[in-house]
Amino acid sequence: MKDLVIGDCHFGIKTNSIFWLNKQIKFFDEVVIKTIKTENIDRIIFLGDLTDVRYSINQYVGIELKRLVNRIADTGKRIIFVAGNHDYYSPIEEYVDYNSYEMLFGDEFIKQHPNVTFVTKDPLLEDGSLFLPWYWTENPEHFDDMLYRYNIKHDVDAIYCHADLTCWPGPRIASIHGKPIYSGHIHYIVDDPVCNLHNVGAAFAFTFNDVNQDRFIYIMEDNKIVKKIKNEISPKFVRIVNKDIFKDDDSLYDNAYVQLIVSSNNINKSEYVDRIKFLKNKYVDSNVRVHIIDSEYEIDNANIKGINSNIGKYIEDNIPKNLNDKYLYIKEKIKN
Ligand SMILES: [Mn+2]
Repeated sequence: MKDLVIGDCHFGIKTNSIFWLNKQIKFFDEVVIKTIKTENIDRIIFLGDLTDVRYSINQYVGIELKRLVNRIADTGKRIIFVAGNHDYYSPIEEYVDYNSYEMLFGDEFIKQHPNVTFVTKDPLLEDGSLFLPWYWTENPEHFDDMLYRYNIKHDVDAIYCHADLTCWPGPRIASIHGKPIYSGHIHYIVDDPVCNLHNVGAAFAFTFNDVNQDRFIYIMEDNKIVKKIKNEISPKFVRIVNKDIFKDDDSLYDNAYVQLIVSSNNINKSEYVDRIKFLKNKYVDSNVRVHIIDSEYEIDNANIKGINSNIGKYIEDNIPKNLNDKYLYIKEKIKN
């Protein structure tokens, strides 16, 4: 069995940005659909979060996404969508059917494309692969029910789901009997070869949380990754720190959002000022932004400690005065 495994896509990201939608569709048309054909793939497995907001899909994004899924379905291959929390999730049982797959595709689509399955409410066991929607991994009772329903040791070769595998407690991992688990949800790649847990990462970089990281889709044979295909179509996020801004490397700036991080004791040096002007002029299409940081920030592997973690304080500092009491009240309530 040869599979193509695709992580989070979040169609509709950036408040339904058409620029991003077009990049995503281009990636699918030029890379994904081409790969399905040239590599003779049997199954295409989506690991959840196909859409960004499950309860409200922009009409244009929805139509384009449906057309795209039609084109993938027209390859005639087996296609399985595992529901992620952005597609389908409700802790309240009555609302469980409200989901983006139902909203976008519905019964008519399923009838037209018997090769496509949306795994939403219940798990699916097929050809030794167990597909678990987010709803089943997130809820311990559902997870235990799943263990009761399926004989993992004998009937399951691999699990495909949408969960943060780094949070799975030891007994839960033991209950899987070392079978490989491939999951979406976490947008960066986390590989635990000892426990055979693999968060494959999103198919796209979305924000500066994904800075300086490549994104991939995966060809698998018999539930093992045999080839990684890099996404070079959608924009990447690049952070370049202090003296590294003097490196000449067009590939860093090409198709990228770029942060030049310069510490306060460098920013007034003439060579830095000249270089920043030069880079902003040379790469006008690259969205080059300069960020000045206090020199005492710890910079480790292009991650700046202290810059991304103070969002709570930022919100608190910017709450309008008349809402401050209400804010503090709710904050206390959440804490307790
Ligand atoms: Mn996601």
